[in-house]
Amino acid sequence: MIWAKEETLSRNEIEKIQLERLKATVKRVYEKVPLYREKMDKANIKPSDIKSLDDLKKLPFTYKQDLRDTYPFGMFTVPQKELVRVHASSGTTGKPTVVGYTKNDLKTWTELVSRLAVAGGASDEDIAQICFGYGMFTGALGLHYGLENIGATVLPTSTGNTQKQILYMKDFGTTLLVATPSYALHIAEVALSMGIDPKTDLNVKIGLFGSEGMTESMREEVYKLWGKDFLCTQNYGMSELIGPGVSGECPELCGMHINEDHFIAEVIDPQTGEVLPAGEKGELVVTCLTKEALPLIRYRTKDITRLMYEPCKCGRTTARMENISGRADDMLKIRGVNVFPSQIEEVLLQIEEIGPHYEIIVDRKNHLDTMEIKVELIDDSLLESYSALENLEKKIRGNLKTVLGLASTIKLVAPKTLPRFEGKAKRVTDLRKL
Ligand code: DLL
Repeated sequence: MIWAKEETLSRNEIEKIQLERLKATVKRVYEKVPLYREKMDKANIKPSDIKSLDDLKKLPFTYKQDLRDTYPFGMFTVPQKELVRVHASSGTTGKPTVVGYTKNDLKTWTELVSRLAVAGGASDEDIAQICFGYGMFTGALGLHYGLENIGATVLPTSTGNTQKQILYMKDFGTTLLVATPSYALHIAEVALSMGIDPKTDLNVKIGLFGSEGMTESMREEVYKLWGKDFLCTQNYGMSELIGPGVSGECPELCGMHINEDHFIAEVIDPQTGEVLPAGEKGELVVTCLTKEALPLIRYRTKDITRLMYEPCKCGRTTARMENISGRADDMLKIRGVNVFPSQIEEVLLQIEEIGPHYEIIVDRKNHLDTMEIKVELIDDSLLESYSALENLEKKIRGNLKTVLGLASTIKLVAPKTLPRFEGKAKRVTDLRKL
């Protein structure tokens, strides 16, 4: 099912709406936000210069730093009286990034999340358990209202107390799980340890996953634990842009459909800032077209993806973005080689004897970068054979060397000894930066 007719417009129709909304948004930020006026004046561009979608590239980029510099409310286009909600993302360093919503923004947000939920197979028949942390994070409340809006029964269980989560799941007959993919794996693992097999003893048939990447190998791990018919889609979003609701997969699993009547997506070369042709991989840059409180123009997401415009079998005509392959700032430079943690994950998850939990530790010893990867065995029995362990370690090292062109140290650890995550997983520790 398709939630909104705007998901099926022709390219001409979408572009017409985009241009009209872009003009209005640029005028709005120029008039209301001193930082935008300064940036545009410096670039010698006025709102009236935006005559076609092609003119978008004349506009300056917006960075996370701009939000920090104007902390907390300096980039809002409405007075505080008109704000009805504020969220914030904590980030790892510095001040939080603060985002705000008017009443209309909340309506828009709810509609956009309803679209991705329906695209991911949700309906008013579902009992949806939201295992995202409620609070300043946009994930939980975003999915919460979007799912209620389509008539699903929402269980706002939040994160934590995983055994209790499983109890609710079983007793209330949860059919749909909202979580990060890593928490979904952890829930399944805990269920098994309680003697509950998610495949046969629970009724969860749909996973709406997001907030962190899900490689195809990770999706395979999800099928192994939740069953091969589990409908597992991912969706993408970011607090600064709205929260969840920017894009989401349909059951064709061929990229996340972007809500193009609300956002314009561009992919740029992160070094030069040049816009890349459709299909090329680079940094995603997004312009908000309908936000009232915080419409960001050409926001540098740092997420790496490519855009696809070919029609999808599901009937939606919107452009799709490929799985995020990393963040421009997650890229590790190890002995001069560029490495994305997602590449390492793809290699590890191809190896049968190890599970989907790993940790990457990068350090510098005697002026030389080192990379140690801790991986967890699926089965204790391997620990009894030194030669089996040695062969496995050699195999992992060899496969990584072939794909990355880099030597690494592999440390095999016993099952269930690496950390598990309830929110976004943290898999990399770069000791060179500490
Ligand atoms: O994570 C919003 C969200 C919540 C999206 C729930 C989907 C579901 P932030 O906390 O601001 O917002 O983090 C945004 O998370 O720039 C990406 O790096 C990452 N991210 C979000 N969704 C995906 C995804 C929410 N499907 C940052 N794949 C983004 C890969 C994702 N990365």
